[in-house]
Amino acid sequence: MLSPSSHLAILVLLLSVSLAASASYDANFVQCLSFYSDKAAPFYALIYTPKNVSFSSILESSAQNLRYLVPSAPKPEFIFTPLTDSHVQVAVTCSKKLGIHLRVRSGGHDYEGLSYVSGVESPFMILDLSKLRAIDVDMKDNSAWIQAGATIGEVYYRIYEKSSVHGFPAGLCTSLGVGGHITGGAYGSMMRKYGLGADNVLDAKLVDANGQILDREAMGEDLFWAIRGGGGASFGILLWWKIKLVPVPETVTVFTVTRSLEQDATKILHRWQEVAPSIDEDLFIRVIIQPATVANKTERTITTSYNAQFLGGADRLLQVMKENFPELGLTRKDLLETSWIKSVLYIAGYPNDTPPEVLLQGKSTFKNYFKAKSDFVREPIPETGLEGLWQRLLEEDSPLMIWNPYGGMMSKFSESDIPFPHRNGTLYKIQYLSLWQDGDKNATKHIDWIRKLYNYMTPYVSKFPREAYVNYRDLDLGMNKNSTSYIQATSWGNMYFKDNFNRLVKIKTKVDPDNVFRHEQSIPPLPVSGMKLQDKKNKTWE
Ligand SMILES: Cc1cc2nc3c(=O)[nH]c(=O)nc-3n(C[C@H](O)[C@H](O)[C@H](O)COP(=O)(O)OP(=O)(O)OC[C@H]3O[C@@H](n4cnc5c(N)ncnc54)[C@H](O)[C@@H]3O)c2cc1C
Ligand SMILES: *[C@@H]1O[C@H](CO)[C@@H](O)[C@H](O)[C@H]1NC(C)=O
Ligand SMILES: *[C@@H]1O[C@H](CO)[C@@H](O)[C@H](O)[C@H]1NC(C)=O
Ligand SMILES: *[C@@H]1O[C@H](CO)[C@@H](O)[C@H](O)[C@H]1NC(C)=O
Ligand SMILES: *[C@@H]1O[C@H](CO)[C@@H](O)[C@H](O)[C@H]1NC(C)=O
Ligand SMILES: *[C@@H]1O[C@H](CO)[C@@H](O)[C@H](O)[C@H]1NC(C)=O
Ligand SMILES: CC(=O)N[C@H]1CO[C@H](CO)[C@@H](O)[C@@H]1O
Repeated sequence: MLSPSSHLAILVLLLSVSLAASASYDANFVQCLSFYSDKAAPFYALIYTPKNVSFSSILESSAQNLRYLVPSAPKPEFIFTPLTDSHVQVAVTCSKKLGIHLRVRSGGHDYEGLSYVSGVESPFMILDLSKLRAIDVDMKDNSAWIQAGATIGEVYYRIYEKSSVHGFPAGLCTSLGVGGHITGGAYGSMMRKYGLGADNVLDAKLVDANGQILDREAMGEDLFWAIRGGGGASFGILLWWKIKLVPVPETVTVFTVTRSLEQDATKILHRWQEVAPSIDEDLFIRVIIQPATVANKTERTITTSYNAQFLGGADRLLQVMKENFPELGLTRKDLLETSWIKSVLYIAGYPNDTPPEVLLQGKSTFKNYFKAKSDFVREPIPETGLEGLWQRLLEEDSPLMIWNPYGGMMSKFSESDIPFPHRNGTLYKIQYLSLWQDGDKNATKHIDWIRKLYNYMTPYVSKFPREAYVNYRDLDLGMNKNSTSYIQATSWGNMYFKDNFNRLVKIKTKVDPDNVFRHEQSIPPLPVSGMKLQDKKNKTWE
């Protein structure tokens, strides 16, 4: 790269000329990129404006929530798809120079579309990292360097390619981008044994607000702490993670058994609340709950599906279940012994016998219009509470809940080891979803339904603060039109991060005082520049 300062004057001149000629943002951006970059890269080939025939397919490629692709959702001036780390550096520099707001996208799974829609600022551009997806596994060191645009499924595949007895404990859904996923925690079926993805990070490379690349040593332990769970796009642009591989056995066992209300589902689930968080750490039993019609019934009932991964063989699993959770009535024919990589595919919902190579497609199987929320539960919910919940689920078209057990290794980290604070004392996490397919026509109805459900759950879930998972981004949290954005931020900040929020704000103030990296729920710097966001806060598009 050329030294930015030595050419500043020329650039200013250059830009003022082109701006005076009212060139478009993308043209100015390309000019700026070429200016700051050491070689005359063909930047035009990496830029998609709405006029380009490929614009929509690139915009939609990894976007998960169709709610944020409707025609009324704001669209970027252009999408830039860098090919190298230094392209990312110049993109940060040039977005600042041109005053165009930058959104960064890795896997596009943000629940509120924050990586591809800006509801608060325009114009904006998308920096799409999908072409930066290298993975370098080092078996001698039991580690891997993984690039932000890679999916977690590709990471699992590249580890499996080198070893059948290593894995990595992160998300269940294999199309998640490691750039956005690990910045918010990253839980999966091995969390009770090894903790989160973010608990297993050794080093990182990040582009900071000045366009510099920092590794762990250069960024220091405060910033390195903040990026492992403090949420995406607040502190910089993550380029690479260095992750620690974990051992997995040759034989892993999986099962899914479903119980409906007619099969004692309420009692069994009531029991699960105490068993699942304290059972053997090798065993992860999540519960997927939804209304469904079952054999010989016309009206819908509630089904609870126990979907599990056990790091060991069937015999030991049956023994563990017999001793701890006989109520589920698990039998040997419910079990499938397999390899770790195949258990990953199983939990992700691929049909049996899907070859692991499917992970290299890095494609997602889950695209919907949806709204979601999360809660953490610290005391078992009584059966009467569960029954009220069933009534509400039966009123909605296509609701879904996923209950995820904690305990084990999750309790052994302190609440402040990384910004992710939901540790000892948490029995499980609830994710609530409402899904729909008919566009934005009835969106309000579904969103109202989930908000009411969330109110109903208040007495049963964590309090002071009511906790929420930052990777299940929820823009409802802390929405009080009356208060300043900093106070609003305190509200969602405490829910996502508890006492760690204050430390995140201090680090943000130090590393990005001008709030270059920002979105609707980014960590605000203190205090004056934090207010800048507030002025723009109520410029919503819905
Ligand atoms: C179908 C589905 C299944 C999921 N399953 C799980 C699961 O099993 N476990 C779990 O923990 N979570 C899960 N999640 C949540 C997921 O972890 C978050 O949505 C995560 O933020 C996705 O990362 P991404 O890169 O795919 O998303 P993106 O939308 O690209 O990014 C998410 C956020 O991070 C920012 N960001 C993106 N890339 C970078 C970067 N390189 N540097 C800095 N900031 C960046 C974005 O601007 C945005 O704010 C799931 C989500 C979906 C939609
Ligand atoms: C669309 O954008 C791509 C990438 O920048 C470029 O290669 C292509 O020529 C563009 N096509 C049109 C019709 O503008
Ligand atoms: C449904 O009805 C059929 C025929 O009456 C019966 O054989 C079957 O056992 C019933 N299934 C359940 C789940 O009750
Ligand atoms: C978790 O908290 C409980 C109750 O406060 C305590 O008894 C236990 O030792 C804690 N576990 C760990 C691993 O810190
Ligand atoms: C908003 O602020 C005004 C003035 O401080 C106060 O009277 C009102 O009750 C507040 N409303 C809400 C919803 O907090
Ligand atoms: C925010 O909303 C208030 C009240 O609706 C309005 O007066 C104000 O102009 C809005 N600010 C912006 C920046 O849109
Ligand atoms: C189930 C439901 O509420 N459907 C509504 C969806 O929106 C259309 C058009 O607004 C209505 O006609 C349906 O009743």
